Amino acid sequence: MDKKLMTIDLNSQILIEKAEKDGVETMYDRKNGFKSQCGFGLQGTCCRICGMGPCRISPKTPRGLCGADEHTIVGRNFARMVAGGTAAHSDHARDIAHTLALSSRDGNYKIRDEKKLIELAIDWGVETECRDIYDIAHEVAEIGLMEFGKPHGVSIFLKNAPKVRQEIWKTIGIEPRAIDREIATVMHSTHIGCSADIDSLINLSLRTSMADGWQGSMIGTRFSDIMFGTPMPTQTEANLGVLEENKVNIILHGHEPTLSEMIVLAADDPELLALAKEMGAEGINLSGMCCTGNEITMRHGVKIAGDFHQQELALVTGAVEAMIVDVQCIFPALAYVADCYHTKFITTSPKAKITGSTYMQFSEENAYKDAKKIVKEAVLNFKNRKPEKVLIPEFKSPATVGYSIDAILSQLDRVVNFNVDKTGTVKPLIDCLKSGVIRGVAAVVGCNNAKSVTNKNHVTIMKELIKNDILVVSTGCGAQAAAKFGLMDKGAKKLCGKGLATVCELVDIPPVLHMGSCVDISRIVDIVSECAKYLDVDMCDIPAVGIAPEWMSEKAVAIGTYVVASGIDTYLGIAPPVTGSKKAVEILTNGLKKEVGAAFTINENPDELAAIIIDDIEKKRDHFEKIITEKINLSQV
Ligand code: XCC
Ligand code: SF4
Repeated sequence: MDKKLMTIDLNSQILIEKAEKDGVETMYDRKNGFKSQCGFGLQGTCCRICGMGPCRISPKTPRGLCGADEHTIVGRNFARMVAGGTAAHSDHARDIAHTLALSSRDGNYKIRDEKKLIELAIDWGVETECRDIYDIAHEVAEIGLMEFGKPHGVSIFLKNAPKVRQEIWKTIGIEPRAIDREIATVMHSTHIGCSADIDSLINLSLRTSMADGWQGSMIGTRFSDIMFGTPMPTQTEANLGVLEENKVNIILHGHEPTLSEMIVLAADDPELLALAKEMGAEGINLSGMCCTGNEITMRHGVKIAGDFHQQELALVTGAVEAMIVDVQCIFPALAYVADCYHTKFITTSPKAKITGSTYMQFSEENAYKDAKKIVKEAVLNFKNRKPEKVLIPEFKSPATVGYSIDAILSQLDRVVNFNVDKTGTVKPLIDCLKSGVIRGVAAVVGCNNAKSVTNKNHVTIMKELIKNDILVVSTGCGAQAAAKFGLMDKGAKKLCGKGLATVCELVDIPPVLHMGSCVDISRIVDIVSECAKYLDVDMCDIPAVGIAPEWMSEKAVAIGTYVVASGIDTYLGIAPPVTGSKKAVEILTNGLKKEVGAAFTINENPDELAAIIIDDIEKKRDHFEKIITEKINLSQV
């Protein structure tokens, strides 16, 4: 396949061509190299769980050596994907919690959102009267840390869900206990000779995913807001055109804000700015990629260099002095690509060491000092740039980002209720939904996947939804696709249906709202839960859906699963490796509906998927309008 047809991003197309000329291999070459992928792997019917395997299921060999059938094998593989994803998000959250425990008035990590801390402290029964804010923070951090390994009880966050939802979780036994325990239980239950029952394996997957969504991710988002500030709308730009010819270009890639927040500070350090001048640069230009990019653009307006599929291409510009990474979604290939240019590929976490990179360990205890050292390395590298190898593609789009729940609600409230105290309730949002001006809300989230054309599913689906008056919220690399294609620009209201366009105009928002990194999908679950509680209905009654058009990571599998467990229908643009078991497919796409009120829908054609979603939202609306009317009638009796 022509490599340039594998992405719809024009900058990427230009750089794929440049990579070819420079003799640099990228993911797009490797994709062509893999003529076809293993059918057993694609369907989830290959088992490598014990040393007698791999066992592959086919009509001729319907059982593995131990007798496990396709349902058991698919179910175990699925559960392990969920556990992998939950581990990644939650371990990120754990580091944030440790950092909160380190926070101090004169240290590197401070409390920036006292209000949010106090609210959480009160919710968790922590004494707040007449206490130093840092003492409160440390006690809250300690409680958060206990969520990972507490011997008794279930997630501390479950009580925030609507009562009916809590009942469902209790009845089907998916209330997550300690986070680490859920992950360990899945690893144990999927060991050879344990669980061999598809219903039970999916039930276990649901409970573990709940430890991600209703525990780890919530700790990650809340503690990050407390320490680094709750995002508020801010202006930025997106795509590789944000790189600057005359400045030291540093790209931050990965996930945890503990590192990136310090780099943002260090990039402003007068000493380093002076050094940049000395090196002949006009300054330091910081930009972000993947979820780290989302974290720092949400809080500081740092420009977005690009998404998951652009990590190699960013280096192909020849204009990047350093790519600084921490954990998750980092191509090992960056080591080879960096070698072809002057770029320093700097790894910083003992959890993600990569052969061929420059390892400069970052520790929270010495955060600013470490960050300065890392930025200095980048600045010093400016002199090694080879101008003849530089090509910065021109495209970039303006975007307004920073839509935390707090930001969305306060903005809506100001317009609808002329409320200027900036608190806000969900009422205006619900009024928009009730009246039907907005037909529904769709969270379009997740990765890029080489199985589809990069960005195509995201952009096609988002455009279709907003055209049909469905408000889109986004996180992860999906948010970056939206930003790159101008959908997070307020001007994008011209692409909306009449209802949504009016709301965008009145409230002064873009039709696709950036809600953060993938850990921040907890914000989306929170707002659906708040709306349901306000109306005294269940989360599955709200016309809201989740969509992962180009998902690829285990984290995405965990997310999709907890979103469904929360009662929110979820649509996938890439088939997960479960199709080898008819029973698994039936449970995930239908059976769960009876249990949790939501299920998965899979369709790899983005136009078809968009049509299905719009149709389903309209059906959900009928039900929504009916119960709202019933409630109104009841209250009038
Ligand atoms: Fe990774 Fe989070 Fe996926 Fe992007 S969206 S490819 S997981 S960076 Ni989370
Ligand atoms: Fe084969 Fe069973 Fe071992 Fe899996 S657990 S590799 S199916 S023998």
